[in-house]
Amino acid sequence: MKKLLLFVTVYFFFTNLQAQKPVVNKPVPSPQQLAWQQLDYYFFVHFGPNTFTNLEWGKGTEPEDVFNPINLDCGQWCRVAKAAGAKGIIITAKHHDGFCLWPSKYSTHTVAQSKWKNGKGDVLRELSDSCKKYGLKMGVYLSPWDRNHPQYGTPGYNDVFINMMKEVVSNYGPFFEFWWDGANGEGPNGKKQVYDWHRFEQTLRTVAPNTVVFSDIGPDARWVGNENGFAGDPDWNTLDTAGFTRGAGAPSTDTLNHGNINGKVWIPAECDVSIRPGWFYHSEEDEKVKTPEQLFQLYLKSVGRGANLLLNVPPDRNGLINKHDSVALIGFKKLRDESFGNAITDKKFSAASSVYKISLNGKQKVNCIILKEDIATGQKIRSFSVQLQLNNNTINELHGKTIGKKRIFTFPASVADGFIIKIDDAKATPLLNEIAAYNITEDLIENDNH
Ligand code: FUL
Repeated sequence: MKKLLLFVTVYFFFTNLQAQKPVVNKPVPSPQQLAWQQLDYYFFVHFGPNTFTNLEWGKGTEPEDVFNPINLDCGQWCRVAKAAGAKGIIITAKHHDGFCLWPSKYSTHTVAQSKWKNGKGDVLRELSDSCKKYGLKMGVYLSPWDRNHPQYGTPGYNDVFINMMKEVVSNYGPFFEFWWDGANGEGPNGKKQVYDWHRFEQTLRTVAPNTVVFSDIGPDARWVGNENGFAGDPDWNTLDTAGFTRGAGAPSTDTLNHGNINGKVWIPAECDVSIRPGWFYHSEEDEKVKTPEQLFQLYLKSVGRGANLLLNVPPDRNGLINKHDSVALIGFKKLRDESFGNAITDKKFSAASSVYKISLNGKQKVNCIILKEDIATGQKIRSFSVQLQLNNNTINELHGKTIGKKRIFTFPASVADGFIIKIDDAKATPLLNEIAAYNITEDLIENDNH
């Protein structure tokens, strides 16, 4: 009899454990994607001849000597990135004008042909060394569109692009991300290039298997469909790519913005946006740098919707991040620290459930709840509600859509002594790894401009 009782107890103990474990709902992220999604926010650096010619799209005919950043200091970029809480830097190693910020063997339009440091300068070397020194991750943007290269528009250019990718990976990698820009136009000979994307992808998978590859449609990270820095609500990490191509043949910007609810492939969104109106530095835009409050809104609408934020901070003609930008970035960091530095409650969970009840320590003013879904087992939650409680009564009920790796859910403040998170609709019973609540400055809650 005793034995039977023991057996029954052990049986129920284990089946209960089983029931609490979140089921796997495919597709799921690769380990590289999962690690990349935890980075949340990092810098984009647009730098090159355009910085000196005041253009956004260089023609490819600019003399190499226009590039002359006499006080270049990549260490300063890194110190600003660190102070601003960014996790890495992605640099435009080659923009559409074809100018290479490293002395490439496969082009004659590079730093080596410029008079900067008598042709001995190498921006990628300096950035790679500085990122290592400051503990930042490095990524590279390499534009397939090249308005300078004589082979552009011929099959030979695909080899040039492949050789350049290999060159930067082996000399300056490893990279956390590789960025393929979707913009494409005419080359110097008026021809359009037919890109060999299949070989490009195979090359990176071989020489940089741990690097997350970005383009309009992945393979690892997708464009969010706008350059204003906001992800959709809902924001699905899943996308259907069959039948679509990069550039003009990509899915609609609305689809890229929201993802596909039942998408077959895990391709989370990255929100690229500039701190200034342009991607490159123009002194006349110094007064148009986004304010800390505007950057905070962008953060809520990108990271706060489960996407990554790629914030462009373009160095000026001295090769330094300008004071206007660094001041705004430090202000932005301060707002995040003040908002999320002191949680009213912060609870971790390991069991899947459709209802999470949180009690607060007495009555508290709440206007922000951060929810983290266990995306390692797939993105499951379609909609949820928050019921704010006071003396066991629901005093306010709010509704949200997807959660993903992180949802920063803000609302007009209520005084509550607890709240319930109810999963209203999900693909399978989900696990929320973490639930935290905050009282942030009321002016900072998400405005509904987007
Ligand atoms: C676009 C480019 O054409 C812009 O110049 C910029 O680099 C932006 C991030 O991507 O496609």
